[in-house]
Amino acid sequence: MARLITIGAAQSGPIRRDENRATIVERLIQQMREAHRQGCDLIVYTEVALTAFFSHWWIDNEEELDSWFEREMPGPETQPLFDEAARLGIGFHLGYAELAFEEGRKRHFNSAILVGKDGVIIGKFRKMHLPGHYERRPNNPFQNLEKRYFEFGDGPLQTWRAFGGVVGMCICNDRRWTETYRLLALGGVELTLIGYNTPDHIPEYPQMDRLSNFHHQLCMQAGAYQNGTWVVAVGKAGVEEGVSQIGLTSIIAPSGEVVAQSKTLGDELVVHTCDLDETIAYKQLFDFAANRRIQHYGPIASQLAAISPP
Ligand code: ING
Repeated sequence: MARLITIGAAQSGPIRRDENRATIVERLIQQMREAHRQGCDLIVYTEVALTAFFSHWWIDNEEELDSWFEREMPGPETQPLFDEAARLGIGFHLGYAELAFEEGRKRHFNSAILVGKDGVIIGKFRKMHLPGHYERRPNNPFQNLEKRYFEFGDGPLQTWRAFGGVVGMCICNDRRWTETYRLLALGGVELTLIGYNTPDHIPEYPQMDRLSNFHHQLCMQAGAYQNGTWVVAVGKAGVEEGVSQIGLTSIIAPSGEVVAQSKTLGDELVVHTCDLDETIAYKQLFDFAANRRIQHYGPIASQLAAISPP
């Protein structure tokens, strides 16, 4: 019996620095309505989907920095998205900059949520692997100040039973780390949702620029295959405030094959019906309990013990 889920990967074109949340939410709602028209059960938005990727800018004013974050989710400006999701009966994933008051202090995270067809939040993840740098690099054509503007997400990389399967999330740079997929797979993941903002130029390593698209796909295709999971990865694409970002929003099968992919650098909905049962053969091929030899992996072996699925 197939466990089918039709997914809309909603690539975002550039967002202007002066674009307000209401305008962007309306763009997201239009994509949600199109996804619903195409029979989607779930629409996946990108990383920091509500604003331009402000980590590319030097911001030395706390009030301005905080203005790029959401203090509530849903809040007044994002509630219409939740309401439309419930009205249409479609689930969604949304990446956003989260401002939280926890442990008696103000905290900033690069976060993502999974929301059910009833418009209720199922789970949240805070980006763990923050690339880039803390100090301003004036000689670079753009900054990548995630280490300055966000705290490291303290995990766990967890999974939730939802949409007829086991769903997990990670964010952008997390997708480049093999541990990300393995920890999700130890939690039984069958569908991994990822948003990303990825420049096609790394100022410190220009020799890698020609491989931007290849590296983007390489880590996700390997992660999907080695861990028996679908991967849906959604980009913020195009030239955004002077920074050229890759597209290649992709839906990748547990075989590692890219089964659907964006062709533009703008707003583009990539739709595919995924059979979650396609994960079974690959999870049997890579039978963690029977085939892994963690007792011989050395001192970290105990940390690799299986985590039971939810
Ligand atoms: N961006 C980039 C990412 O895709 C990067 C940063 C690009 C790191 C290329 C390494 C190589 O990981 C974000 N926002 O993480």
